[in-house]
Amino acid sequence: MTTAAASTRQTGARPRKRLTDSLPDETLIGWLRDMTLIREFEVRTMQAYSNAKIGGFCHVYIGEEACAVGTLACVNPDDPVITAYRDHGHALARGMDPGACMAEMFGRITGCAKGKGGSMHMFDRPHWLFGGHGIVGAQTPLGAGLAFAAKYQREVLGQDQKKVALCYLGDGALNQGAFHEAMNLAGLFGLPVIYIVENNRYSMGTEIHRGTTMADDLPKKAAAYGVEGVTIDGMDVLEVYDRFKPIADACREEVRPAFVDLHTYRYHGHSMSDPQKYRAKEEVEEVKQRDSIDLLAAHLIEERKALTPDDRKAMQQEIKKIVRDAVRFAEESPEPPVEPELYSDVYLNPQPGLSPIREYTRGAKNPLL
Ligand SMILES: Cc1ncc(C[n+]2csc(CCOP(=O)(O)OP(=O)(O)O)c2C)c(N)n1
Ligand SMILES: [Mg+2]
Repeated sequence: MTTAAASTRQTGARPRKRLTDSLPDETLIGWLRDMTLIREFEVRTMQAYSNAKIGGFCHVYIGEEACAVGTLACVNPDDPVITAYRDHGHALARGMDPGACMAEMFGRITGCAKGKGGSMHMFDRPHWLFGGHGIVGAQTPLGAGLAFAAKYQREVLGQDQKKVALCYLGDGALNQGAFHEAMNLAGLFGLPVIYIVENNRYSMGTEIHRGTTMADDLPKKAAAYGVEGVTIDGMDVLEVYDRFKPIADACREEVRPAFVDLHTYRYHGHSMSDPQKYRAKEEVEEVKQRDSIDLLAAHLIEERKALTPDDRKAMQQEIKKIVRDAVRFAEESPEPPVEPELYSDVYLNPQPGLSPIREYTRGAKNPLL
């Protein structure tokens, strides 16, 4: 194992009595189903991309499934969630219909953002998912804003509910100024937001130690803003739940922020075109030995005896069909009609007759340039 790989394995002792011990089998089986769905969905996403059914940038979540599934299991369905561009897993774990997620990538009107957002911009307002953001770190001030809104609605407008916002980001995004400004305000204002770093050790091709001197102790970055931070093994969904649940509950009750460094790994390239010259194949293979889905399946089959190997196979078959249906739904859905979709739900929505986009798309010189 390389130094980088070795340094991310030790993430603190497991509590003797685990919170997950008291959860019913059905809950954990549900997590296995969600994680398997995300993986299968991403496999089919890669296929569709290589068949030119999906355009634009596309980043898959394979290897990181326990992060979204484990943390989202700790909060309420109406707690606000925001993430970066590697967002299909969060969307599915949050409850987005796989067909709407796939159709979004296919650029179809039935997609969650009417096919206008694509892979990096999964939005689902009914499920309190506020994107999907393509600019590295851009979601971090928005995460603070979601928490500010929740706090304001309760303390000033008198609404009952205490909420906690989850803001996911990559390890590379920690080096962005936006993150530090957001953290500063979160600490200063006591905002109920949890910054969850999906630390897969790489930012595109840059290994984490090449981007920061604090790679082995990311929570120290949060400490600089007076925010409590911990590191958790993000390949073990039980561990994610056991350690994240008390943090989520405390941030909600005490109306304060937290920082969580989830050690995870992406099995595939950064995006669809990545020759991966920056890491050894052996490193990838070694991490796969502790695959999060296999770990949970083994727990359910061998320790809990809640599932048989045949049950697992049946679940995989059922999920394959769900994803096949999602692809078919996307393929069979129409593209968004030019009128009115070209101009609706976009920032630049100019007066009729004065539309720079309209002129530009008709071949005239773009007046914005
Ligand atoms: C502000 C900005 N700079 C650069 C990029 C190009 N870029 C896209 S992803 C990425 C790496 C981010 O890595 P990380 O935050 O670790 O997330 P991961 O892809 O590993 O999930 C970069 C540099 C961008 N999208 N936005
Ligand atoms: Mg990363």
